[in-house]
Amino acid sequence: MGIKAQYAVLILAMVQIVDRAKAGGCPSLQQKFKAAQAELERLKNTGQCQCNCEGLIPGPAGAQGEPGPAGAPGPVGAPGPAGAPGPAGAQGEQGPAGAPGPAGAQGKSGPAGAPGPAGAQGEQGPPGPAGPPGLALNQPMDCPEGFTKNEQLKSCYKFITNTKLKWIDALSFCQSLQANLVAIDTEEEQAYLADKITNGAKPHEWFWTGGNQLCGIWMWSGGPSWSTKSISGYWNWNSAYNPPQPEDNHERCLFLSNTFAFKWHDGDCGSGGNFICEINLS
Ligand SMILES: [Ca+2]
Ligand SMILES: [Ca+2]
Repeated sequence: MGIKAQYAVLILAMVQIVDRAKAGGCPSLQQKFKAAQAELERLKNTGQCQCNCEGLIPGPAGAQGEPGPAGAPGPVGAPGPAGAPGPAGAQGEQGPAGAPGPAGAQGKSGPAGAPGPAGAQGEQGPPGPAGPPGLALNQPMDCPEGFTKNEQLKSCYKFITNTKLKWIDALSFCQSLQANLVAIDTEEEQAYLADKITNGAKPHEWFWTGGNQLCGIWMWSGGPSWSTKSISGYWNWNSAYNPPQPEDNHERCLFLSNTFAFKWHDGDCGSGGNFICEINLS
């Protein structure tokens, strides 16, 4: 093969490699990555959920102001003045027979000066400023119109079935009603919700709850009625399902469905669904 032909083959091989790189070796992974980027961007743009969860978690109560620093000690007293020199020795007496008298003794030095007075104690520093106030939660004494009261659970509930919203939009909707997306705190609350869905609101459809893993761990989202809290104590995941729930994948929001006997499943937060708002009564 001549040198020109070898060169042409090499150029052709490079072009093919570049084309393959442009096309991407793994289209499904690329698509997933792009979808994940787009979802993250959307959540950031809502101003409600970022992976640092600003807006989902109310700010903590302000810390108490710290005490002011102790006053500085007073200055050390100045040393006393040096002692005055002693008096000059007396003149020697005149010696007998005209002998000269002895020379006068030298005067002694004066005593050391007394130490100066101690400096005054420094004043105490002013107290630190008060911390900012914590976020006050608005907990009404009774349920607003459109909510159903449960005396035992001390909560109000609203089942939204006339519009299907993505999880983040369902959260916003509940918050606009001074409510939160529901948090299932006990077995009694779970049973109540299952009963209400079965015997009323759309028994064959599924409902978003406030459970989500948008910030790394499973939490009940916060809002006007309570602060975001981790899902602990009561759990009802469908661990016997195949695959066991929750899955360690892109599904990060918790829904209830009659299909799974209301055992908890995680689903894609971007799906539109019914949802349940809750207000805790004080
Ligand atoms: Ca609850
Ligand atoms: Ca799932």
